[in-house]
Amino acid sequence: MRCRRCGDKAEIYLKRHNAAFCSDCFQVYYSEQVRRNIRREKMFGPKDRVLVVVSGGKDSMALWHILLKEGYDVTAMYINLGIGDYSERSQEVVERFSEEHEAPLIVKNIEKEYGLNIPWLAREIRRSTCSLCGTIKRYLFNKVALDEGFDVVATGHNLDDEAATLLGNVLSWQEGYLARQSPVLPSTHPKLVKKVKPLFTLTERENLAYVLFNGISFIHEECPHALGASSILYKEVLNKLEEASPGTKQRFLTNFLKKGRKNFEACSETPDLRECSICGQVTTAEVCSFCRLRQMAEKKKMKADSQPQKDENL
Ligand code: Q46
Ligand code: ZN
Repeated sequence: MRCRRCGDKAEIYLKRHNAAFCSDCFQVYYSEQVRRNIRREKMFGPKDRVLVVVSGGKDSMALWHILLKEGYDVTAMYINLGIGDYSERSQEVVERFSEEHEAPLIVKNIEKEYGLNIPWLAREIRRSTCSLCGTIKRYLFNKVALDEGFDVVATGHNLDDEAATLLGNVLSWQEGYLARQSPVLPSTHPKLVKKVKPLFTLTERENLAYVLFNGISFIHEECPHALGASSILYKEVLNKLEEASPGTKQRFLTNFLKKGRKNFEACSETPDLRECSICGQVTTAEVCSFCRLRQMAEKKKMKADSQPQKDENL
């Protein structure tokens, strides 16, 4: 098979575009997609300071690399969530990339800096690990962006992620979520930073090809808590549909964004936002969910410390 642009030997075939590319021309295609997404969706401009959320996985590493290559003012942020070896190995990956590319990186460790240990907390307060993780990540990305003067937070969500989220929301008719699903989440409060997804039209496979063609290291395994997530099942279903009818995922998402979403606009409630009485971050309650988590963790620790140690000889 020959490359569609230059006629050289092709290294990747994109069924949904019925196009094959050599590695150089694939990168031209990839860069054009990212540039078009940023421009069309008015995500950010050359003067904006962009905080890129990185996990060490292929998607966020691809995003970090392409935004640096495109000359944007980019700083990456990694949160060590204390999820065993997975967190340690992914931190090593992002730190190595930062050193090799002389790219600024902010690292936060939730246990060391905030006394939060997600697996312990999930057991103690009987809440799912992913729900705790989501609360902590959303809070810290916004807080760091705000404190450090960033204009926008960019994440590596890809076409597969966005189509799976859309399918999940459609299956349970989550009208409020459908109204808000977008590659750009504008700021709705002076203390909420705009969030964008520049890779929303690129698939997991295309991001994988991008990192492999560029020799970028990434952590191959998924977070152990992703196993069994419904999003994985939705991705499998969508992959089957894509196999039978190439382009399904993209049509599903882009047609929803163009035509479907407006039907849910009326379902989008504007919550009453205020500032957390403890930390000052934006919340809908008196105390934000992050500060409530910290309070719960403190209480649980104090209780555990005050209980007499069991005599192991009894
Ligand atoms: S939410 Fe859950 Fe992910 Fe957090 S605990 Fe892992 S799988 S990392 S996107
Ligand atoms: Zn707070």
